[in-house]
Amino acid sequence: MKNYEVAWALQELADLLDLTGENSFKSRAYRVAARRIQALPKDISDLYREGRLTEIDGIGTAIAQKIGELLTTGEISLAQRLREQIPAGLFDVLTVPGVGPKRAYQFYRELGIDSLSKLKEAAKERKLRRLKGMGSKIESTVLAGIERIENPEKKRRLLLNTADYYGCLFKDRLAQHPQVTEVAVAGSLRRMVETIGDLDLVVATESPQEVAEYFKSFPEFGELVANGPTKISAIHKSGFQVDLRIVTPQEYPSALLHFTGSADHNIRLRQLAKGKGFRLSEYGLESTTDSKEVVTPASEAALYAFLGLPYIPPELREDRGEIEAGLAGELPKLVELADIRGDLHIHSCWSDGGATVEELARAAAQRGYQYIAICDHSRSLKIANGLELERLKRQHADIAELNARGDLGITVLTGIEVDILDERLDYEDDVLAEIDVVVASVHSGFKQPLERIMARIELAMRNPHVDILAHPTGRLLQRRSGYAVDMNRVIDLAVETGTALEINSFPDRLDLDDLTARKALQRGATIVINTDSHHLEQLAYMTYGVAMARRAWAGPGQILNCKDLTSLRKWLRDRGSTH
Ligand code: DGT
Ligand code: CA
Ligand code: CA
Ligand code: ZN
Repeated sequence: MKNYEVAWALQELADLLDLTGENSFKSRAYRVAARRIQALPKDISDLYREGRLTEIDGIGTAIAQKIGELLTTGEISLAQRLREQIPAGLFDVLTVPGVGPKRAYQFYRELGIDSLSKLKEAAKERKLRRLKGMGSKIESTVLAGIERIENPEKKRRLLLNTADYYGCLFKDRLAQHPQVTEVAVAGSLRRMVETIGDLDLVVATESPQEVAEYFKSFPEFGELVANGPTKISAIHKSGFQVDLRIVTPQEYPSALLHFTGSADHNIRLRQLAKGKGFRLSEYGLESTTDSKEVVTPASEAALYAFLGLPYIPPELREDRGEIEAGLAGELPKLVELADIRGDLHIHSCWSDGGATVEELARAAAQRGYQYIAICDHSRSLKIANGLELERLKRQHADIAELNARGDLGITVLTGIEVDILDERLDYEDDVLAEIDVVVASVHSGFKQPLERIMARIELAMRNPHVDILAHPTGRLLQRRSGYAVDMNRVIDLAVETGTALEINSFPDRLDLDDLTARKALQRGATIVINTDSHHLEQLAYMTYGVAMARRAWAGPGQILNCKDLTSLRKWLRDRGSTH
C-alpha cells in the first residue's frame, strides 16, 4: 500500500467521524496524520514492519494501530462500521461544493437532511440560514452546487471561490508529494478571471510516472478524460474538470507561462519571440536558426526579460494593452490585498448576516484593517430582516458603545445599505445624514425598463448622503444578468457626484466587472472594494474584489478603502458638502 493510499483512508475516517458528529479532536488528529504520511519520504509499510510508526510526528499508538490494521487487512474496521451506520444520502450531500462533513452532519442533525433532494428543498425554503454559523448566502451556494451535480452536461463555469478552494486543495496536496519540486495553479484561476471553466495545474518533477499515479488516486475524482504520461484530465465528483501538466524542472517556468495564458497573451509573446529568432512553446525557447539551441529560462520573470518585458502579473495577461505598456515601461503598480485598510459593506445579524458586530470587528482587526462599516439592509427589504428606524438607532448606539470600549483594535463606522425604491430612498435624508457610510443599492424592480432603473440610480447618486453605489449592475454570475443599466451614464454620474462605485467581492457578483471598472478608473471615478460579507469567513472574499481591481489595472491610490481612516473620514465629510 502506498503512503498516499494510507493517507486517503485516514482522511476518509476523519470525514466519517465528522459525519457522525464525533468529537472533532479525533478527526483533526486523523487529518494531521494523513498529511504527515503523504509528505513522508519513507515507505509507511516499511516503518510499520520495523515497528516505528509512532516515531512519525503526529502519530500516537491509537492511530498507529489503525494504520497497522489497514496495512494488514486492507481496511479499518471502524471506518467500515461508520460507513454502514451513516445514511447513504449523506455522502451525496458531501459532494456539494461548500458542504464539508461537519456541515453535512449539522444539516442532518438539525433538519433531518439525508439526501440531495432534501437539501435542495431546505435551501429553497430558506431553512439553512437559521442554523448556527450560516449566513443567508449558504442557500445560493448550495443550490448552485446541486444544480451542477444534477446537470453535468450544462458545463457551467465555477465561481471563483469554489475554483480557488479546489485549486489550493489540489496544489497543496501535490506539493506534499516528495518527488514534486514545484507546483502552481495556472489557467484562468491564476489570472483570476471572474468564472473558471476548468482547473489547470502545472507540476515539476523528475519522476513523472509516480506523480501521475498519485494525482490519479485523488479520492474525489471520478472518470479520467485524458490519461497521458504528461497530461491528465480528471472529472471531479461534483462535475468540473481538473487538468494536470507534468513537466521537468527545466521546463517548468515556460510551461507555467504557457498554461497560465491567456491564449491571446501567449500569441503576442510568441510574436515577440519570433522577432528575436526563437520559437516560444511550453517547453522553452527554441532557436529558429540551424543551431536549434533551446533556452529554458529559470523563472517566468527571466522569460519575460528575455522577450524585453518586465514581469507581467497574471491578472493582466489578456492582451488588453499589457504588452505595449510593458515594452514602454509603463505597467501600473497594482493594488494588493495588503493595501486594503477596511471593508465598507458588511452585514451583521442585525439584518441577514450570520455574525455579531463585535465578532465582525474582531475578525476584521485580525485581517489588519483599520476600519469597517456595518451596512445592514434598510427597512423595505423585509425578507432580509431590514432595519426599522428604531432598530437602526439601537444598532448605532451599540456600535458607539463598542467603539467606546476601545479594545477592538479597529474603528467600526455606522452604515446602511439603503434600498433605492421608486422615486425615493428607503430612509429620509435626515436619517441618512446621521450615518457614517451610506451604501445604496437596487434590490427590486429588476425587470423595469432602462429609463426607470436609471432614474432611480441617478436619484440615489445625486443624493449628497449616498457615498457608494453597491453592486451597480445587480448581476448574479451563472444565475441572472443584471437589470437594464447604462454603465457609461453611471460612470459619468460617479465622476460628477463623487459617489464611489463598488467592486463587490462576493464571488457570484464581482460587480463592477474588470472591464467596466477599468473604464470607470480611466475616467476618474472612485472605486471601493467591498465584500458584502454575510458571514465571518466571507471577509476573506476581499481577495476576489482586489483581483478584479487588479484586472482593471487599478493602483492603490485609486481605491477608496486603501485610504487610512483619517483620509477616509475627510473624504466622507467633503462629499457631504460638495453637492
Ligand atoms: P477557462 O478554463 O475556460 O476558464 O480558461 P483558461 O484560460 O484556463 O483556458 P484553458 O483551460 O483551456 O487553457 C489554459 C491555458 O493554456 C490557456 O489560458 C492558454 C493555454 N492554452 C491552451 N490551449 C491553447 C491554445 O490552443 N493556444 C494557446 N496559445 N494557448 C493555449
Ligand atoms: Ca482552465
Ligand atoms: Ca484546461
Ligand atoms: Zn449588501
